[in-house]
Amino acid sequence: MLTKVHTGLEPVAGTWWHPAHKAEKVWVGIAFAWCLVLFAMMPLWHWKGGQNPSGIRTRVDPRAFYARTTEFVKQYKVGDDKGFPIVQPPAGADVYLTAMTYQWYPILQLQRNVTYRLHLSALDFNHGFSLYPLNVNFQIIPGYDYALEVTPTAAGDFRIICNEFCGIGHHTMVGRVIVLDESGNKVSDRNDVTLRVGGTP
Ligand SMILES: [Cu+2]
Repeated sequence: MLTKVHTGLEPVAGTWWHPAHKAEKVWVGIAFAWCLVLFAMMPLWHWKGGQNPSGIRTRVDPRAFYARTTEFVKQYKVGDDKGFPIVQPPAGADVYLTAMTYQWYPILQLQRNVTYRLHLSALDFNHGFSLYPLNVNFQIIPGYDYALEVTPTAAGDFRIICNEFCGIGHHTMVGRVIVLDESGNKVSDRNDVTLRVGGTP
């Protein structure tokens, strides 16, 4: 039978209200210090790790962005693949890539160890820029021009895969980036597959 009702004002039998043991305080201190280390890692990774690139995001009308893309295609088109333009911009150029259901427009042909300013935007819905087989992922949002300073460090034929579900044909949304070597030849670097993304364009 219950003889005593605890109101919460009186401590129940136990030891929890005794002052924390010294070892416990040390562990709380260690955990807190580790929290601070992890907190500092976030900005540190941004500057040192090159993991979160500091791109410039500006607002842009999707149609205006598409107009810039078509202008860019007209200016630097060097060929086509099944009617799809292959565009080779010069070093340091502004490169435009538009994501739309269900394609990446146009095909980019870049050069190894050359720096470009890559502008990414979407015409209709949110899309995801994922450069296969590299670990590069960006959200592509209509109405925003995301500019990144990009230096391909490996030559080869890469695929852009949409990693944001955008509709029934999402799985068919595959783009292409060709990276030529310094002398403009098609080669494939199998060992050094990286893409340096970072810095402020
Ligand atoms: Cu998609």
